[in-house]
Amino acid sequence: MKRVLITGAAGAIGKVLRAAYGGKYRLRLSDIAPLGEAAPGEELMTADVADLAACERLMQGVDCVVHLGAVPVEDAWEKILPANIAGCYNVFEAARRAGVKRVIFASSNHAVGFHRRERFIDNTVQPRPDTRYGVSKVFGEALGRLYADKYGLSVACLRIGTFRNPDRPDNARQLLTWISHRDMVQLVERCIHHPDYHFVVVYGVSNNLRSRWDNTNVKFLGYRPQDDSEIYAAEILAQGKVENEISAQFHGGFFTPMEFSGDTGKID
Ligand code: 15L
Repeated sequence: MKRVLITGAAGAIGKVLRAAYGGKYRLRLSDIAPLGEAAPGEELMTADVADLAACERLMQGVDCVVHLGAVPVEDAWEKILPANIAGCYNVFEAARRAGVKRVIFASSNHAVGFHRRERFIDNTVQPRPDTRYGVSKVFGEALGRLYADKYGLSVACLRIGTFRNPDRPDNARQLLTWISHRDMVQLVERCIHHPDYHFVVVYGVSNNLRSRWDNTNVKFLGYRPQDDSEIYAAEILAQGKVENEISAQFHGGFFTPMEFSGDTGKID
């Protein structure tokens, strides 16, 4: 049985993976927040990813890391820098030092948030972050590429859309971006089990009719999402809520108008 380390295991995605993977993997769960009681087969380790030595302790005997631990939304640089930039470096570097073979990095759609929504995008588009948070995800993807090419780690970057609790989309944009709990569980599982990939970027999105993200290039992973937000579309659209004028133009949605003082006409 593989030993899988999940950082940020007390967060929304971490909790769902923890519940789904008990019995499938030896789970080492880590967070700065409380993780509750250890179930059989679980090891709990409190650690701050901003601390390299703590990350090194987490990695001992691990086959695969699922790195979720980060500030999950836009925030002040003083918060993004230690948690998402230094923290991400520490996780990759500690994994390398410990000889861990694979890192699955929770990136985000906000790494490419300023691409125009009318454009269907795949995993070859240029980075186009919409926030400091998005920049941290571009950084993590670049780090993943470095650690794959230079040090031979196998790396998957998941550009996650909208993962929610309760497990359903809540507004018009989420009809495009929603990923259900079971699809997220399947995606991470495929990335853990696939026998051989070097570096891959995949959109973490359900099989939504309205999705604008194209995973054709990563079909080999075997990720076959089961859910489609369309079953919620009539109810959500009937609410008649109008999306913010800037938000509606870009993949990153509501992150794009934050602090915005640019010119949307120049964002091609
Ligand atoms: C993300 O990356 C965030 O972690 C999450 O809070 C959502 O805002 C999501 O993106 C989204 O784009 O809906």
